[in-house]
Amino acid sequence: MSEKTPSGDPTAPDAFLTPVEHVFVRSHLGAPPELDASAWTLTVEGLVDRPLRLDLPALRALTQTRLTAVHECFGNPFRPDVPTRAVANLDWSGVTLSTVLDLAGPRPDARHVWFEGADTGTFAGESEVTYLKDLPLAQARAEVLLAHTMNGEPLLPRHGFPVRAVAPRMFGTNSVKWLTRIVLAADRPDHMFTTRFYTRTLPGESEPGPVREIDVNSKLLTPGDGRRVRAGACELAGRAWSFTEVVAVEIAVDDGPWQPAVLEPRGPHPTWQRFALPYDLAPGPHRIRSRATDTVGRVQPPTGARNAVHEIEVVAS
Ligand SMILES: Nc1nc2c(c(=O)[nH]1)N[C@H]1C(S)=C(S)[C@@H](COP(=O)(O)O)O[C@H]1N2
Ligand SMILES: [Mo]
Repeated sequence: MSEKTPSGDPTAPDAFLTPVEHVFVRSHLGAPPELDASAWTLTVEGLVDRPLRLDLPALRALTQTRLTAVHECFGNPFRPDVPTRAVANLDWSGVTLSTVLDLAGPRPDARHVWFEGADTGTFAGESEVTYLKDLPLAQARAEVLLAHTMNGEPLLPRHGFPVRAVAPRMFGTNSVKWLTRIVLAADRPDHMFTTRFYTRTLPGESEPGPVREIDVNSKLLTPGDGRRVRAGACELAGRAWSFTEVVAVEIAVDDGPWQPAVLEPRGPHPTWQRFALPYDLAPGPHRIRSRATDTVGRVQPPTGARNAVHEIEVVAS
């Protein structure tokens, strides 16, 4: 299903769906592999009763599903505490992983799903590295989409043409582009992008685990950071997102108090949510901050974390 655009103008900086030309690109292994759609296949192998090889017409012949979801890069895995707020909200279509798994028949000892992309290259000084990620079978089966469109158009080469995984509510690193191989396995794979990089120790945990569920976060989009704006009545607005629904966003201007913004509910899809606060900006420079809280009570920390409170500066005149 496709969602309406609650914020109106689809070209606005805080539009509900991010136009494809504004979507960030993160490719660790260099230029996108040039895949020929007519030669592309996806294999499903490992602990399955019926190993599969699907081509694009076979994938398109399966039941098609649409999903709108926030898409966020975790950031540089070497600098995991630095906020980048590379984020988009996108409409995807494709086939659910569960549809494909039903055809392949995972065996009872299958616990993990490995997703491999067609790209190879150099990373962290090592050559011939491949891109591999994994998810627990139950979670992958419930949520992952094998997508061939972004915002209704075929995927661009840089976003994973012809087919990529989309792991909603997880950091972008899990959404493997140029997907060509799915493996069902009893264990997690030991790989540069599964156990060496993209791990972190969450509060309350004693050991590092894979970077998966997205953090609670927000981004002020209107006015844009560094802008000169007209003094007087304006709207401070942006988008907030989390693994669960965001239930509150507060905005603070300069040294003023945190004030609750009006927040749109999330709806049935794991999308980002718009927040807005009418405000009367006095002439002069201002520092504006936003802070989101989600249903499980997680709050953006003030500083020192990748999802720290977002802060922008504007000058009103
Ligand atoms: N095959 C492959 N998939 C990949 C990557 C990659 O380098 N190779 N980068 C990952 C990372 S870190 C992110 S944030 C998202 C970015 O998706 P996008 O470039 O379509 O925005 O793709 C993920 N999937
Ligand atoms: Mo990323």
